[in-house]
Amino acid sequence: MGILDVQVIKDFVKTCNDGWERNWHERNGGNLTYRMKKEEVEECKKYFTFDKEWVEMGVCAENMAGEFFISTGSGKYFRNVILAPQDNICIVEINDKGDSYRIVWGLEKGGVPTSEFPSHFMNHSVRAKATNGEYRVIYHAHTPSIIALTYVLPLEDKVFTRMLWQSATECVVVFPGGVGVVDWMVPGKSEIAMATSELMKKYDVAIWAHHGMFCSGPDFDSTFGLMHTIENAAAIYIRVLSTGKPILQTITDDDIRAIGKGFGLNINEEFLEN
Ligand code: 2HA
Ligand code: ZN
Repeated sequence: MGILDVQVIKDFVKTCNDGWERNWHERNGGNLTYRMKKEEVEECKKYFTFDKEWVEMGVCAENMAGEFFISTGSGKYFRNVILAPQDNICIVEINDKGDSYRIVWGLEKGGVPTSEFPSHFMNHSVRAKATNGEYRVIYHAHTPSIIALTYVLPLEDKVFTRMLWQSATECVVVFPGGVGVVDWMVPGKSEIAMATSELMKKYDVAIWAHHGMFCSGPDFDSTFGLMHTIENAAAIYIRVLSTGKPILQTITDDDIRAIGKGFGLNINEEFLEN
């Protein structure tokens, strides 16, 4: 029994591979982080070493002080995670100020956590605060259909949310709060981290124009499922557009309200019209 047999590590690796198999992770595209539960840290602790340098992140979140995260490695390929997890992912500890990390396990051939770690970290902070600590996963993927639509639709939360809700009946059930959209920005920097985490105060999802998506959730399955649901809905919308035919009928706002009633959802009314 080694650390790779611990359930949370197996679940992390599986999620990376599921994303690879969906074609969302060309080359080193995308990244995944998970905020570990206390008991999971305990299970893994005997494999940790505490001799690496602290690294400043350029962002700070006091409520993340002392937390441990599993993270994909910067420049590492999702394709390779399942083949050699110890070389492509890592576990980091956050210091007691909440502004630096150090690697305690993994990336055995060298490396650092994902280049988007500042974004992930700030999103974890915001989502944990908003959900009383329930949310633990942040997942970034290069989802082709959503990316394609950021070239042809206005980059507005309402436009993207309505397009998705109308493209597949289950969408409003999966994300009744809607989605946010970030204008094109340089990836990997604290500016895009702050802009994304502002949206994450309201939504489980942020779409990055011409780049991809960020999803958050309490566990791997629901976070991956959220990404999958949105990407499939976007693909449906593109297929509808590509028929070249006028849209004769759609899921109306009253239909969406009816789903809300039927499923007892707290639908974001901002995005509905009369
Ligand atoms: O990890 O996806 O946004 C590479 C990226 C950066
Ligand atoms: Zn990316």
